[in-house]
Amino acid sequence: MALAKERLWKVYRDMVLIRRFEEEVEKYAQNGTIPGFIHLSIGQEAAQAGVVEALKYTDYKFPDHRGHGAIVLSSPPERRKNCMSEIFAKETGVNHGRGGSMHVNDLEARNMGFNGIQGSTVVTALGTAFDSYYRKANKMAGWEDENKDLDVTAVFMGDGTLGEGTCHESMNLAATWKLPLIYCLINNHYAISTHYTESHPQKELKTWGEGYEVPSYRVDGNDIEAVIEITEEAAERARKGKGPTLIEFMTYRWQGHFSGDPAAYRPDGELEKWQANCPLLLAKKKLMEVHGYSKEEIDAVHAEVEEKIQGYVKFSLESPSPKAEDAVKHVYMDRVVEGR
Ligand SMILES: Cc1ncc(C[n+]2csc(CCOP(=O)(O)OP(=O)(O)O)c2C)c(N)n1
Ligand SMILES: [Mg+2]
Repeated sequence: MALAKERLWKVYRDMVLIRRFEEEVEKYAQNGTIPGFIHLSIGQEAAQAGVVEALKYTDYKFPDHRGHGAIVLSSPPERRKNCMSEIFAKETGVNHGRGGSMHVNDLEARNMGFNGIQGSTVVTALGTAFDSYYRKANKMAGWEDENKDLDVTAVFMGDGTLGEGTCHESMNLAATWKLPLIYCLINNHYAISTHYTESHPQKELKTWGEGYEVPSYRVDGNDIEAVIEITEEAAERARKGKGPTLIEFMTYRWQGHFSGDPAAYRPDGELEKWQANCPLLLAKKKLMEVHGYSKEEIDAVHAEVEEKIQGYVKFSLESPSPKAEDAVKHVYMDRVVEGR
């Protein structure tokens, strides 16, 4: 499917934004300003931006450990700087800096966050998917209208994560109950240093969904038009109560597993091959060659994004760290349990 040129333009800008976001995060992780482990999704922008673009603000998103792109784009523009300051572990972060890179959630934007355990959110995502199914089935408050569409849940998972038993449990239930769930399987070829063909017998990982009668597709995850088209189809089926979909997005992570991993396990030339297939380059080529955008117009997008990113970085650097005496504030619920 070809996108309308204005929409392709918009998602190109989204991809440039998350590419530059990640490059700045990497810079400040490398110089020690950002604490903890950082997993970058440079090279995987189309799969992240395309999925978010195909969903509604009110749909549930479960990013994974490599999820900065989906996280930033899920939040509205005015809260994106707070996503970055969260990664900088600052008090102004969306989670007051207590979460950091792997735990950024923004519940208002229905970004449900991650917790560091691979495969865990594949089952917790059943919860939000079940919630709208159950409320509608029982005509609960707000769901009395039988024509109202279900809220969709999209959960991101990697090729390595697919091997977790939780993925089977989740697909089994989602398929049986026809839950509005989309499994966004990001096949970036590696789980840490293990190539996906060394940890799974199938050539195409989408076949895991087929075993549970989940409609399953493999698409070019670097082609943002293909990503949006297939995700919109899956979302439409989910909204109408027709059940889950699994989409295997073929892509590649340009960096090592974490920021600082030299990725010596990759064969020579593999990275360069995928860099030639960069999702930003593909979209830019189409904008210029098919839709007639000029180099000046493309440069203007980059300049506009750069100003935003520098604003997020400045905000993050200037924001205060949480105070030591407040270390457990925002960590536990302020709740008194009866009888204790
Ligand atoms: C249950 C569990 N086992 C192991 C780990 C350590 N770990 C973190 S990321 C990762 C690899 C995940 O690979 P993949 O699912 O392909 O995602 P990618 O890193 O390629 O985005 C592993 C083994 C973990 N976090 N949780
Ligand atoms: Mg992987």
